[in-house]
Amino acid sequence: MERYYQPEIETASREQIKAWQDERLVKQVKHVWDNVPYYRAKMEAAGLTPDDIKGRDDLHKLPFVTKADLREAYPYGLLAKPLSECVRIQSTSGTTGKRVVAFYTQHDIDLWEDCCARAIMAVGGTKEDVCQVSYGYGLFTGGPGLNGGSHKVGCLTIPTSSGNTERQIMFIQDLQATILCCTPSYAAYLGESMKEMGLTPDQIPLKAGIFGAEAWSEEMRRDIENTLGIKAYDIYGLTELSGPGVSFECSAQSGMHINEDHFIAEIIDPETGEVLPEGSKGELVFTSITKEAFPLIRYRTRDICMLNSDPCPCGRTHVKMCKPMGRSDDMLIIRGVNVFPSQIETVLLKQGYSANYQIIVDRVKNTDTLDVQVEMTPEMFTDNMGEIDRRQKELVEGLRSMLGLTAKVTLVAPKSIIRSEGKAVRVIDKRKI
Ligand code: DLL
Repeated sequence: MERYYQPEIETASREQIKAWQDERLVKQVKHVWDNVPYYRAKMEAAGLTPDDIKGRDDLHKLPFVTKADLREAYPYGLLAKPLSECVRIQSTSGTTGKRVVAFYTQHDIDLWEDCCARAIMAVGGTKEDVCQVSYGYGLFTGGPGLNGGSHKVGCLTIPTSSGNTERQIMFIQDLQATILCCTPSYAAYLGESMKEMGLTPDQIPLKAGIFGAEAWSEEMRRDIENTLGIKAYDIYGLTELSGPGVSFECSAQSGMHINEDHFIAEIIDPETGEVLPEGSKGELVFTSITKEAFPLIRYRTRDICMLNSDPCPCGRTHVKMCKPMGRSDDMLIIRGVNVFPSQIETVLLKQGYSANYQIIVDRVKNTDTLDVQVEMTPEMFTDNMGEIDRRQKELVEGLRSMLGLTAKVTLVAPKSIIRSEGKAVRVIDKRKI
């Protein structure tokens, strides 16, 4: 039986959702106009006043907000509530440029935790569950968000944070954790470590995992599900909008329901900014319609995605987004060809490798080079050069047919590529240096 955290909201009619969005958007636009000079100036420059926005059908008139705007406004420029009413900041995990800081009122935190609670119940979580939160705690939103959601559901929460893999496994076993929350790359690493310890899936008490914060392929999902003996669910979000729980997967595991009572999603052409019809592939843009302290209007995520509002067997009515297919800023252009790291991952996993790989892009004598280093699994590890050569050629061929490019593939020994406890760094683009 499907369980919901807020059934009347999660299964509301499409008309009801539209009515909430219309009403909340109008209110939100007035709120930023009145309280954030930055937004007012942007709207004035576009010749708009709040009266021009009567509902979500007018959303397209409003200017976009980009990460560059957030950096320019750092730290307080987009704040829409007095600091005395804010109770928390969180910050993005980005390594380049100024970090983005997002502010929350207590009400904002409450709604964010509701979204995470919806995600936990969607994977079958109840107050009988033990939920181990192995996302980082601190400025990163993963730990605090899922922690709050887990409390709301009433799960016994184990706030391990990331790292200390031995202790993670000890708690999973000793405290009989049933739900694991962490990045998919860390879940894969935990699975690998448990396997090495001789644990079989039926000896691992976990039943479900809530994995997000980075891109992961369907092949990686299957790998994690098999090693840990669980169902692996995707969760999406970004600091600027709250954190995890902007959208989450349900039992259908075929896309993530966007919490549309809090966020309006659009897909745009990243080049022209034009809004694309449902089902088109483009850049995901979000407007937060209930955030008080740090509301974002038409925020460009850079995530490439598609939306789908077909009825879902789980009974939820909120629109679904597919797994992000990459970021417009992660997209590599190699010898003129657009390449997403996720495409490379798909080829590797299809040929039986794990998601332990590194992509190195360089420019030698004015020509781009693409090197892919891939770990052999312990089962395929060999020092037979002929066998290694054959496997490398097979991968080069697989990559050529997926990307239309010739890559140099090097198979490396198991465990030689560094593991990540949070978001994995898989691309090294030396051309930028
Ligand atoms: O990663 C929030 C989060 C924490 C989501 C825990 C899920 C679980 P940021 O650090 O601000 O926030 O990074 C946001 O990460 O724009 C996407 O590019 C990427 N991302 C997040 N979730 C997914 C996902 C958190 N499920 C950026 N699949 C986003 C693919 C994801 N990419």
